[in-house]
Amino acid sequence: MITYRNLDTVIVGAGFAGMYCLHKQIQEGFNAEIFEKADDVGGTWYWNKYPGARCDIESMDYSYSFSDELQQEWNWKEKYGTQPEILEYARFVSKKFNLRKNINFKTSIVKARFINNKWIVETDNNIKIECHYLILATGNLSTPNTPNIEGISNFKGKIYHTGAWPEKMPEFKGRKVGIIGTGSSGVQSIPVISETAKELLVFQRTANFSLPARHSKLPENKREKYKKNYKKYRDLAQNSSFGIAKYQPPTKSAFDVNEDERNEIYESAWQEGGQAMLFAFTDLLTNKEANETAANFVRNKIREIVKNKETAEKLCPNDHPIGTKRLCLDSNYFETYNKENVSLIDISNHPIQKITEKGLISNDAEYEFDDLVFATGFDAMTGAVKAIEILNEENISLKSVWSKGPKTYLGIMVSDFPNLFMITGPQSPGVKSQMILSIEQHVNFIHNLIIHKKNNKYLQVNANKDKQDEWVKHNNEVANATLYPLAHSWYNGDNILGKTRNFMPYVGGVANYKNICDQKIKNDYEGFEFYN
Ligand code: FAD
Ligand code: N01
Repeated sequence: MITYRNLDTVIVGAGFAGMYCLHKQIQEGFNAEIFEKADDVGGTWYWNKYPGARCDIESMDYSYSFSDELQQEWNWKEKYGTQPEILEYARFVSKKFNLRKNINFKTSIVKARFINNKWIVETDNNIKIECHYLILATGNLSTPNTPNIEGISNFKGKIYHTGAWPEKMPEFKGRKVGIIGTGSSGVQSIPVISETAKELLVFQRTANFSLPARHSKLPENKREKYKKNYKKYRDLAQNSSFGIAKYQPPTKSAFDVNEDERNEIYESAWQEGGQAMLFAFTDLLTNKEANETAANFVRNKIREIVKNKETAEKLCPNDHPIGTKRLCLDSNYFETYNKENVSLIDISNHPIQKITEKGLISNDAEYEFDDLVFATGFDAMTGAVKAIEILNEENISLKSVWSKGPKTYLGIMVSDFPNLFMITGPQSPGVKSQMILSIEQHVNFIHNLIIHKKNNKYLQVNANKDKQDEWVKHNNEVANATLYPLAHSWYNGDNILGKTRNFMPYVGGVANYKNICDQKIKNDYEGFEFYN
């Protein structure tokens, strides 16, 4: 039996984007609800419960800024929040702002159709909701990708994916574990799994750059000092390229200093930990030679850390400029390969042929293990949106419109899909920033559009097609002026078989992007069309 509901706004997803969006909607008096497939809030931090999962942006930055009361009340314990700590924070927020009563857990949105100025939204448990606004807070990294390797169903042991980790932590003690993938999830989980597993086999297709996080507890005095100056730090963050106060735009080229000075700067960034190295010089992400100076510095560090020379060389990335894939931050990642119970298996020239009952075949050899972990990432940026059948008034699906890659206006709307909004969609800087900052900026922008529409009694807001094309073109031009497109990465869909190559994030920087958005509003909502 179908249940029919009427709402002003349906929000899909109860991660940080969905929760803040719901809060804004409720404050404004809209009848809004979230529909979330999980049984709790948190999004990323609900699903990624793998060993070692934590933020790689410092907790004082990776948090909401919209409520000073919240940021004064919450006390981060760790420099980089752990997954449990961030999930606890998300739950705290949901309770503090009384959001849970407006969240439908264990409910997936499967279909939405725009008819007569309304979205008719369908869930997987027979609810049909008629609403004015449909807001996709479905996440950029929320659709785990398990490669379709032959024989996977034959494996007799347990299979895990870092992006859909079970609630109860598996026991790896005394077991032989195989792990596929050395992106951020692999880099974080490998050292921790190696602490208990009897043996750990790491299957590496591509070596990855990783910098030390230099994680520690967050001293109370540091936290309190930050809290006292929160406004200053949040403003600095908004005016930066990456959305983090301490990473302000560099002023010198890598070649404005001599080799010794340059290496000293890299050394101090390496000792400091975090992403500082990438912000050392202006041209690291635009000039190959400049980039190579940083890449080489990191390769030499890997060679210093990893005792076995052959293993060290295999761990040295050579196929992409440093920083053009999401840079990993680690705690003892390279050191882990000095452990007796850890082996690196280079599969760069030998794709995994098949999974067997007892392990997998690559390099024409069978590797046996008890449990298999996929740290193989996500169908990023478009996966969760395309999983919903979204049809416009002409019955054209968003999936078909995006078949050769996503096209959006500012990463917020798609032309011909009125009253449909995305939070940190493709062609916005979300994934290239401290994401909570980008989420807040998008939610505020969308809110502004909705209020403008409501106040003027318009029935629809839509993105102008020409303005959308201009924005997509601009996005590509900005990316093509950098080294980013040189890497095979999820930024351009390379990690998903059959996905058309498109560079998806906006890499013009958070501050530039915000200025562009603010200017659109000042220019009478340039690029947005309102209809009665
Ligand atoms: P999500 O948190 O992904 O939430 C989306 C929600 O939508 C999910 O709960 C999902 O279940 C739900 N959903 C999707 N489709 C449907 C549907 N059809 N029906 C119902 N529900 C649906 N960013 C940083 O800035 N710094 C970091 O250090 C950082 N670390 C990360 C670590 C990991 C392991 C991962 C995977 C990502 C990390 N990110 C980080 C990015 C992170 O995704 C964002 O910071 C942020 O949490 C995204 O919030 P969100 O609400 O947009 O999306
Ligand atoms: O995924 P990834 P991830 N056979 O796509 C390999 C965020 N995040 O989950 O490079 C063999 O980066 C693949 O190999 P290759 C962050 O934004 C943040 O690790 O394609 N290997 C790669 O090594 C991040 O960027 C944190 O050759 C296969 C790995 O799997 C994003 O999420 C922590 C394969 C996938 O790497 C995604 O990170 C975690 C196959 N068939 C995640 N298919 C923080 O620290 C894939 N691979 C904040």
